[in-house]
This record gives sequence, structure tokens and C-alpha cells, in this order.
Amino acid sequence: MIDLHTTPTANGLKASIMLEETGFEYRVHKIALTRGEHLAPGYLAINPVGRIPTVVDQDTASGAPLTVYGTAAILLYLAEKSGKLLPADLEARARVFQWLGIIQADIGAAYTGQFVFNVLAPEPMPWAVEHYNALCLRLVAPIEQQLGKTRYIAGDEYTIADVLGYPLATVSMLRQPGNLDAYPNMRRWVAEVGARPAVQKGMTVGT
Ligand SMILES: N[C@@H](CCC(=O)N[C@@H](CS)C(=O)NCC(=O)O)C(=O)O
Repeated sequence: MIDLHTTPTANGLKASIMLEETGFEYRVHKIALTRGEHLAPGYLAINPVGRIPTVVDQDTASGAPLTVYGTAAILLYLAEKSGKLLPADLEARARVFQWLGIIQADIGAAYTGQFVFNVLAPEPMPWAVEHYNALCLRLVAPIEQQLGKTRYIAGDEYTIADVLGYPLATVSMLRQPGNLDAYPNMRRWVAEVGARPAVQKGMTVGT
């Protein structure tokens, strides 16, 4: 059994899609960020970073529960444990790792900044809004280019890079003017990935 502590943000949905894709038995613990539940002592005892998503795997080889926080770490852990969505070939894996870094560290950080200045800022901050909107557009462009060359983000195989990319395209990019209008390759890929039953189920977890 795996305990998933989450809320249905883009990052939370990446973890729930991956749990659906790998087929492990799991139960959901909803963490209401708006009520500060991620900063409550009970949750901080599990994850001192105080952010979601976190998984706690109760079925480990050592017998001790294993806590894993953060989308990239969770997806890699579940891929390794299940033997799914991560190619065995070293070069193919390196391509997946590269996209994992781009989507989480580069694009994820840019969309966090975009959200802060477009949605949370108590007063308009035009420079910051423009800066983050432009940065997001610049950083998602390589995904559009890549999907013009390959069926999936890291090649012709469906991998954890696609699990990371799907909520980015369907949740974070919704805040972008025109949504996916200027991204025909991403729209083709969103339709294909979004037809997967695991993705459809994962996108509803915690809602
Ligand atoms: N690096 C983390 C980022 C996780 C993250 O940003 N979580 C947000 C929700 S999407 C959160 O818990 N925010 C609450 C806070 O920072 O106070 C990941 O890849 O999962």
C-alpha cells in the first residue's frame, strides 16, 4: 500500500497519474493548501519541506515505510519499482532524465513564478508578469519542437517525461493566453496521452 499526500495541482496530478499508470494499490490523503494543512505538524513530520506531493510506501524491501517527496523523485521511484515508463537503454534513459529536469526544474519553476505574479500577487507587478509569461513561452517551445519530431516527449516510447508533461500542458498552460492554440504538436500529443485510462483517472484524484 502506498499513501499519497496530495492536492490536485499540476504537481499533485503528476504523482496520481503515475500511481494509476503503475497500478500500485494506493490511498489518497488530501492536503488543503488553502487551509495550510501542508504546514501542520502532522504533515511536516512526514515531509519537512511542507509541500505536496509526498508518497509513503508501506511495502518496502527493508520493511520500513519509505517517504519520497517531489514529483521527479516519486516518478523515478515508482518507475524503478514497477519497471514501467523508464527505458532500460542508457541513452534512452538519459533523454528521459533530460526532459525530467527541463519540465520540473526549468519549466516548473517558471510556471510557479508565473502563478505567483499573475494570480497571487496582491497588487499588479507588470514587469514580473511579463518576465514570467515570456519565460514560460520560451521554455515550453522546445517541447513543441520535440513533439514535431517524435511521438512522445523523450522519443517514440511513452515515459515518465509524458506523465510530467501532461498536467503542465493541461493545467499550467491553461493560464497562458491562447492556451495551446499555437502548439499543434502538443495538441496532438495531449489528445493521445489524455485518452489513456490511467491519465484520465489520475487527473481526477483529490478533486
Ligand atoms: N519540486 C516539487 C514542487 C512541489 C510544489 O511546488 N508543490 C506546491 C503545490 S504544486 C506546494 O505544495 N506549495 C505549497 C507551499 O509551497 O507552501 C515537485 O516537483 O513536486
